[in-house]
Amino acid sequence: MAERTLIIIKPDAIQRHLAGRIIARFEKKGLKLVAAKFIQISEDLARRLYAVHRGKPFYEGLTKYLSSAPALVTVWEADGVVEIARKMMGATFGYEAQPGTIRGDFSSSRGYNLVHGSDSLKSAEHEIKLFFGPDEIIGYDVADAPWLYGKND
Ligand code: IDP
Ligand code: MG
Repeated sequence: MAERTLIIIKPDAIQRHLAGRIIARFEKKGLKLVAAKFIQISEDLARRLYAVHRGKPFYEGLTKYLSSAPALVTVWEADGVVEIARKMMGATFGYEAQPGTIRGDFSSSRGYNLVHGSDSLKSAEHEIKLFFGPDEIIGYDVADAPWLYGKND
């Protein structure tokens, strides 16, 4: 099975009406959407997602931000998807992210940076389980897969 990653379209992206544009970028890249839910993430879940940052000065503000308004939680599948999505998101702070990346094009903020993406295969597996049961992730074929993922070697 191809790699999977958790991508959260964070509350600022929803409030700024950017969800469609962000999703369109991942779709155009050829990543496959396999799960999605639009929810207001509880503070408890936000704290668990960001547990690696517990104790850092921005932790409280970060978990409040993520749980402050609805977010669109998604899972995407493709070979190498964790790294691909991280590259497409850009550097953590909007004002440092390269133009052409999601954060580089749409954010000039430090903490309000529109998207969360798992940073390794291991954290992706852990993070996906925080939000989705196995029956909420849908395996299916896309018709253009041979053209999207073709290899000539
Ligand atoms: P990432 O989202 O690029 O993986 P992390 O270092 O994992 O970045 O940080 C998680 C989230 O915490 C960031 O996306 C951002 O929203 C927030 N954050 C990180 N560092 C700071 C900071 O110095 N000030 C405010 N918020 C921060
Ligand atoms: Mg991170």
